[in-house]
Parts: sequence; C-alpha cells; structure tokens
Amino acid sequence: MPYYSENHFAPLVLSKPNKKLTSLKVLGMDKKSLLRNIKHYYTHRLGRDSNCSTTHYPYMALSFAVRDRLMERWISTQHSYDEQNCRRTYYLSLEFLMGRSLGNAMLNLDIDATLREGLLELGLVLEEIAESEPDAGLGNGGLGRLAACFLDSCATLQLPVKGYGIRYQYGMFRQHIENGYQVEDPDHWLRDGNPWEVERQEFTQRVSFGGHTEYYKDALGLTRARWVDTRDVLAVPFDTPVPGFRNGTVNTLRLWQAAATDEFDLEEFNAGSYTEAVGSKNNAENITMVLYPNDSSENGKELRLKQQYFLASASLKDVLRKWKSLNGDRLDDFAAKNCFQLNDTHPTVAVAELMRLLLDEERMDWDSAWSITSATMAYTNHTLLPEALERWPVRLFRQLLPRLLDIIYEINARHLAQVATRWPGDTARQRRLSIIEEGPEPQVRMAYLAIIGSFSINGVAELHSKLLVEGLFRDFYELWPEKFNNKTNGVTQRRWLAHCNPQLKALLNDEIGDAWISDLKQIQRIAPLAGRAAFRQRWAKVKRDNKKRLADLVERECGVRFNPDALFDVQVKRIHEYKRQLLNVLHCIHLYARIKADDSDNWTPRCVLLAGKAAPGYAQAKLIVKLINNVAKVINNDPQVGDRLKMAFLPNYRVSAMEVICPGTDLSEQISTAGKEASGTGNMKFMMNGALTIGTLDGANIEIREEVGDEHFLLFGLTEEEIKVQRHDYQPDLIIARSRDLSRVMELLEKGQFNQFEPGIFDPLIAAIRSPDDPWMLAADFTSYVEAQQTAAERYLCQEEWIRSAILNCAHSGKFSTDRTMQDYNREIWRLDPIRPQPPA
Ligand code: D6G
Repeated sequence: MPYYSENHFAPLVLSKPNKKLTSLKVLGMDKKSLLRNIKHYYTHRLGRDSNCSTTHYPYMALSFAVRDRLMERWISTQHSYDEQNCRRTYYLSLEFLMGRSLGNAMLNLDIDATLREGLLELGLVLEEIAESEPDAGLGNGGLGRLAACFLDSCATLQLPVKGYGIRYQYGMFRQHIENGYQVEDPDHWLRDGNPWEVERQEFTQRVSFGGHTEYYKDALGLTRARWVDTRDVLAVPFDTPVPGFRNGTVNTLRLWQAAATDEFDLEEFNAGSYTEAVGSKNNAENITMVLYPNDSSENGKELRLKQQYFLASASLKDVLRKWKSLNGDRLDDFAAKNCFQLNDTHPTVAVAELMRLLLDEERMDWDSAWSITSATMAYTNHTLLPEALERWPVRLFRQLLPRLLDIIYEINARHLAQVATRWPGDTARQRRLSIIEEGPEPQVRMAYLAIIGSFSINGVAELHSKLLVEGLFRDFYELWPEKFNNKTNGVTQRRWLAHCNPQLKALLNDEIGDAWISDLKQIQRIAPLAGRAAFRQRWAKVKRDNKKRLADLVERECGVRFNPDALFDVQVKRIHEYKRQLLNVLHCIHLYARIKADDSDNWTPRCVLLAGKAAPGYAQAKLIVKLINNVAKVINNDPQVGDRLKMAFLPNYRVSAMEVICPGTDLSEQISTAGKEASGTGNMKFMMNGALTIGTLDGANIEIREEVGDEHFLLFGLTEEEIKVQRHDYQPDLIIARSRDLSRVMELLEKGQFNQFEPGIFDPLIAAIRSPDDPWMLAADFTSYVEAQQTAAERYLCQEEWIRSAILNCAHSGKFSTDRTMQDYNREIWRLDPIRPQPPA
C-alpha cells in the first residue's frame, strides 16, 4: 500500500506479515517496574542526567512509562474489534478539547497511587511534574470538551467508537490581560513534543480541492462523473490512545494533519523557480495550522471550509479503507456496521462526501449510495443561535469543491420533489426547506444538508431539543418527526470529580466505596449522609482545602487574595453576550454600591471569580473582559470594601484551570438568557463538585434543578416563553428608572466610575443594556437576579444548611455523567455491542 503519495519512493514492505515482532507481554504495573522504565527513558531515550533540573524531562519519562502500559491494551482492543468485525461509530468533530492526558491515564490504569509513592522515592512530587504538560486545547469550549468527555465514557463502556478530528499546530489561543484588555498569544502546544500520540503514516490519505467535474461513460455505458484537475493535499493521521476506566479497553482518537504532496508545481519548477515551487507547499500545510477561535459563530472563511472538508474526506476514506481490509470490496453490509456522529454542522459536508465516494469511486447508483449514506449519518445540533448554523456561499463551494456542489444540488432536487409531493403547490415551504438559500449571494445551508442526510437529529438538553423542533427545524420535524430526539449532555466524573477533586474522591470512597467512578448513579447513596453532622464536617474540610487551592491560583495569577471563608461565586465559560457575564458585573457593582452606601449589615463576604476567552473578532465580548477587570480593580483597591467583596478575572481559562476551579466553588453562575444556552456542561461539573447553582430556566439547568429539587437551586429570571412575549414591548429605560438598585448601578457606570482615565470606553455596553432591542434582555432579569443572589448570601451564612445543599447537589448529579449520555446515544442511535478485549498474555 503506497503511503504519502503515489510518486513518493515506495515504502519497502516485509515479504510476509511478521507476528514474532509484536510482543503483547503485559508490562508490570508495580512500583519497581514503573520506576525502572522511568529511569530508562530519562537516561537512555531522553539522554538526561543529574545536571538537568527542569520538570519537563521527568514528565516526559513518566509519560513514556505510562504510555507503554497503554500500548499493549490499545493493540489488543483494536484486534478484538477487528476479530469480531463489530459495528462501530465514528465521532466526527472539528474540536476535541482533551486537556492533559497523564493524570487521566494514570487514574484509568489504576497506577496513580503507586506512581505518586514511587516518584517520592525518586525525590519527585507528582503534581509538580504533571504541571509540565501543556493542555491539548484543540477546541473552543463546551462542544469540544463534550467530545473529549464522550470519548472517555465510550472507552469506559467498552463501545467501539473512534474520534476523528484535526491536529491543529496551534490550538485555542492563550489569553493574557494587559491594562484590563484581552491579548491573544499563539498556543504552540506541540513545541516540546507530545508523548501521547503515534504518527500512522501508513494510513495517509489524499484529499482533493479545486478542479472540475468531468462526465464519461463507463464499461456498461452508464454516465459517471469524476473530479479532475484537482489540487491535492495529504492527510497524515496521528493517533491518541483513549483509555477506559480500569477495563483493558483503549480506544483511538485519530487527528489528521495536512502535508503537501511531493508533486511540485511543475510549471514553476520548470521555469527555474525551485524555491517558489517548494514554498507553495506551505499552502497545503496551512489547512491544519490553526483552530478557529470562534465559539457559536462562524465567519465564512475559505480556510475553515477547507478544514471541514479535509476532516470529512480523510476520515470517510479511512473508514472505507478499514472496511475493505476486513470485508473486501462489497459494501452491502456497510450501513449495518457503521455509524457517523456529526458534531454540529462543522463536519456535515461528510454527507455529500460519502455520496461522492460511493458514486464516483465505488461506482454505485444513486439510490444505493443514498440508502447507505442516510442510514449511517447522525447529526447533533448544539445551538439555537441562528448565526451558528453554518452557511457557505455557493460560489465558494463551486470553486473549492465543485463535485460536492453537484451532489448537493442533486440531493436538494430530490428532496424538494419529496416536499412538493407532501405539500403540493406550497412554494413558500419549498423555499424554506431548500438546502440552497436564495438571495444575491446564494448559500448552502449545512444544517439542512445534515438533516436531510441523517437518520437521527438530536439536541443536547430537553428544552433545547424541544425548541429545535418548535422553531429552527419545525418544517423538517413535520416532515420526519421520527428522526428527532434529545440526548442531554453530561461530563465524565473520572476527570471532573475523581481526578480533579482527590480529597472528595477519598471521602466518597470511604463512605460509599468507589463504584460511583464508573456508575455515577451510585453517588446518590451519599444523600442520606447530608443529615449527619459528622459527615458535613468532613465535607466542609474538603471544601475549604479546595477553596484554599483555588485561592492560591487566583493570588498567583491575578494578585488578588481570596479569603477561603468567603462565598466563592464563580462564572467561567466563553465570554459571550448571551451568557451574560455583564449581568454578573452589574451585580458586583450593585454590591459595591451597597458597601459604599453603608448598607452592609449581616453581610456575607463574597469572592467573585470570572474567567473565559472572547473570540478575537468579537468587540463587545472583549469590552466585557475589560469591564470585568476595571470593576475588579476599583473594588479590590477600595479600602472601604475590604474583605467584604473581592473580584478577579483569571486569565487563560482552560481545562486544567477548571480542574482547580470547580472543586473550590460554592456558587455556580449559569445565568444565560432563557432559551439561548443549548445545554451547558460547566453547570454539571460544578454541581458534581457540590456547588449550588444560581441560574435561569435554560439548557440543562432545568434538568439540574429537577434532579436536586427546587430548594437546593437558586432560580431567577424570565422563562423562555416570557422572554418571547416581553421582547415585543421591552423598555429597559423604564425598567432602570423604576429600580432604585439598577439606577444606581447604571449611574456609576455612566459617570465613568470604572474608566476614569479612559472616558467613554464602556459606552457600547451601556447602550446595549439600554437598547429596547437588547436580545439578551439584561435589565429585565436584573432585579430577580439580585434577589436570588441575596438569598444565596443569606443561606451561606447558615453553613450547616449550605453544606447540606452542597452535598445534595453532588448526590443528585448522577444523571449528568457522560456514561449515561453515551448509553442513551448507544441505545437509540448507535446500537453498538460492548466489546471486551482479550487481555494480552
Ligand atoms: C491505533 C492503535 C493501533 C492500531 C490502529 C488501527 O493506532 O494499535 O493498529 O489504531 O487503526 P485502524 O486500522 O483500525 O484504523
């Protein structure tokens, strides 16, 4: 099998497969074997000696030793899948926000305690070494982290699921703050090498762009199409092992990197421009250079469409390659054995690409190709914001993917014929349901392509799925109600409790055993303990230690000292107007104003923490970051405020920061405008670690409240329906005038209290709050938010009651494990059998 490219020097191959070369002998999991390996890697592979003092090399040596233990399990898992020739699912996603791998691998292999102890014998502290690992930040936020949690749960449930994504050279930008403003720095996460991946050049694929379609008659006289004169790029896979929890299963995340073919631009080359010809290679390699840093919106960039097609095409070709290696060329059974889950509209060009591969390369007829495609594709929608539903100009498609556009037109024509049969003469409906949006610049609606081409379409929380079929996708729902379903999101308790909160893990294990780590429903067994004072005391001690750890992080990064006895009030997530960080700031200003007005009897000291990245081109969000920092500065430096209120913005929010933040949080802010946040997953991480939620009836907050009970959730704000009604006659100026508190807050903002030397900079935020068209309706929810915050503050003063609620939040978080989410996907969409790998000899 050629790899890299047809005209590359052919790789030399063994004359027959060699079985003796692979030894599947299990490496020791005991301290002695592990330490022997670590020392071996440190000296023999990395070439370091006692003069080397950085933590990086011990980290690398440790990672290699751990990785070795994954390898044999990885190989045997993949062999079991192949031997059983089982049905499989492929999770296609432009984002996988994996964070760090070391701690997770040690936990899942059950060698964390042994290694911690062993390293101490070498004079090393595990936590210090682990800090050397950069986050794999190949995602923006919730959607990308969800994909990572899904992979963890699939491996734990022993489901044959493979992730397919892109190996960006630069992940999510690093954020630092200068004079209160966000500044973006490139994240070259691969700079020091990545021990958690294996390059698999032998599975390299070719992906085409440009060119045009040519028609010809095949041997049977049938008209067929081929895509010619293309500019090709190679896709080289890098595999990352995804270990299950103590079960011998290791699944794969396969990330594609673009590489130039060895074909020089001949014209340039012959004209003597050798260096220019070589230089044009960069174009190809640019495709996987950088992750687009936009959450919930896209900007129609050509490179982004290239990334999407690159992922879809390389992954589908890889699946077909694998299929043929196990089953030969016949594809009759393909749909029975394969399923593609499309993570949002980003990879949905896969629908057209699979059709192309089946029609043009496998020479199938349209109906057979369509029956395979529409029985293997499943689409997950992640947002109700219309700007996030991707549309690509037809013009761009024609230029970049002309053959794909032909196919999309054909899919659309057949689809519209179906619509016309169902609703004869209803041309308005035909226009609404068309994949092509007409207008001066016609667009391809990617969500519609996905809906038409998929057998399953799901939202990510009950409310979200309901709103999808009532609003955005209503027409399609009328056409195919059976396709639509809900799959409420989750998070993996392995990372988000067992790994990130070791003290709480120990307490839980002590009381109820450790079954909850792979069956989170079991955690409800701590509910009765909430009534026991001795247990609450132990819980309080854990929480306080976690708050100290968080306070240290805040002090280190922000120079602000948080008192661990205060209420830790936290909002961390992407900065976006709909998430309403601005409402949180208004509340902080309100508390500040109260202190200044001497209205602080029975005060609950509060430390407010915010963190999150704003998309680099999203001016309003960046201004919110600036406002948070400016308000924090005024509050923290006012001696009259003292310990009653502290406020900080933690720069460069990322997975590993959340691992310290969520265990140390008392109050979780989930305050989006109702109907805007599809699900949320941060809300679940906080709940699992025993925070109370202050939130609107939005996304999964609704289900969180249902699970824990009204009295342990701080509810405020208009419902989605009330928002819809009030929107028509929304007069924020009037609301502000009628509220003494909000008037006072606006007055401080408007008189420039927080921007004394930068007059006018916050005017756009003020104007947004005062605008009758404010889509997020901040002013409408202000008063009830302040009331809920006041309730939180009062409840916190009664620590016994607060802790009881905190314990009950943790106890009722069982539903929000991705183990449950994956079981739901599997039962209703994927229908995979769990496969237990043969343990290596
Ligand atoms: C992973 C693990 C490795 C295995 C390979 C198979 O890299 O042991 O050989 O996957 O890849 P596929 O042939 O299943 O794509």
